[in-house]
Order: sequence, then structure tokens, then C-alpha cells
Amino acid sequence: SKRIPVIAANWKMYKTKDEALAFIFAVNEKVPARTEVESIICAPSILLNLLVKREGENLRIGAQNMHYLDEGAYTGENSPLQVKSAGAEYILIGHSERRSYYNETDETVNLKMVAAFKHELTPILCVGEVLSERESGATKAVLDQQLEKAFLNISAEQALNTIIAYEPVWAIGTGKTATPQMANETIKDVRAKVAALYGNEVADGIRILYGGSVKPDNIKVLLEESDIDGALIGGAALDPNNFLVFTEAA
Ligand code: G2H
Repeated sequence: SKRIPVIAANWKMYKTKDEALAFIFAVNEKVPARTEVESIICAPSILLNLLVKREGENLRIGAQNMHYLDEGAYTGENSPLQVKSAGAEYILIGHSERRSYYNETDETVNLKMVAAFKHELTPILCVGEVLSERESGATKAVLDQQLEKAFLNISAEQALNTIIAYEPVWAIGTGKTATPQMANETIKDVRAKVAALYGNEVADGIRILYGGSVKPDNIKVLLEESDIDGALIGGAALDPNNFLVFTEAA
């Protein structure tokens, strides 16, 4: 396909400074060319500057969250300006853990989408349904709603530059796994919704990733699917050798 695949590691709340340095030294020279795969590490904010200073030319750094305002009295938060000035190029928005533990809503997700483009950060927009929604047949409606709201006031050009990560929340830490076929069918629905919002050109160009228990032994079958353009990987991408397995599979 003409879409350049994306491998994005989500480090979540893992790694000290020394562990982050050891990781980046281990992978830097070995990450495939950026023309072949877009390789990204979404790191804790406190490590962003450190990683940006040492990133190799084929590796890029993203943050996992930010506030939507440029500045203000919000103790403990990081602003888009701060994320940008640390040198990060990507921003995860709306990860299911933010939605379930930190009151992230479709409205704050949208505000962060707008803020990301204002500061020229590339958003990795996370969407996904919970188990009860999957079981009641509401998946498509839930995703449509998440996408509609996330893309409010976002132009077609900006939409094309968004990376979407589809993460079925029920496949995270439950022992239930989405089959590659199931993930692909849902990602096709996501792409169809993008087409409905922005037309076929944007839908054909936008990268849509799968996330949720991606491992070295299932990455290949996932990427073989027609509409899965890469992966957002948590636990399994903490290990540098695994990270290289993922980038080489893409
Ligand atoms: C889902 C995913 C990446 P993991 O949260 O965001 O994590 O690969 O550990 O399931």
C-alpha cells in the first residue's frame, strides 16, 4: 500500500532515565529507514528532552498526553507548548487509560486535537470500544461517535496528517484478543467513517494502527491485513530487541 506504516511504542509509566538511555542506544542505529516505516516512541514527558537529544535520524519521539491550553495554573500538567519545546513531534490523544482513569472525554480529546495542530504536533488519536459495547453490537456507533467528536473543527489536510490507533479496550489485559480479521474489519469501519467525514482521498491516505496486546509473534499477521497500517504497542515494545522486531516487520 502507499501508506507508510507506523510502529509506535507507548512506554506508559515505565523506564527511568538510565533505562530510557539504554533503550535508545540499543535501537538507534538499527531502526529501519523512515521512508520504510515511521518509528515512534511515546515516552513519559519527563524523558522527552533526554530522548529527543539522542534520537537517531529514523526514530521520532512523542508524548503520551498534554493539556489543551498553552499555559495556565494546572499543577502537574504539561502544555502543548512544553511538549513542542521539548522537541517531541507526536502526541498520543485519548488513550483508553486516559479515558478511563483521568476523565478524558470526547470533548477534551477534540480540544487536544485542535491544540496539537496549532503547535504542529502529529496526533495519534486513540479510539476503541469497551467489552459491553462490543457485546451489544454498539462498536460501530461508539467509534463513529468518538471519531465525529475528535475531528470537530479539524480540516481535511489535518485529518490526513492524523494517525488513528484503534484499540479495542476489551482486548487490553483481559485475555480476550481481537483476531487480525476482526481488527481489520473494525479498522475498515473506521476508515469508512473518515471517508464519510472527509472523502475518499483522506480515507485512503490516513494511517490507522491496531493496538492491544501486540506481540512479536502476532505483529506479522496483523500487518498482513489490508487496512492495518501499523501498531501502537505497550508492554511488548519496552524491550529494545522486540521494538526492532516490530519495526522490521512493518
Ligand atoms: C494498549 C496497548 C498500547 P499493550 O494499551 O497502548 O498496550 O500493547 O500493552 O496492550
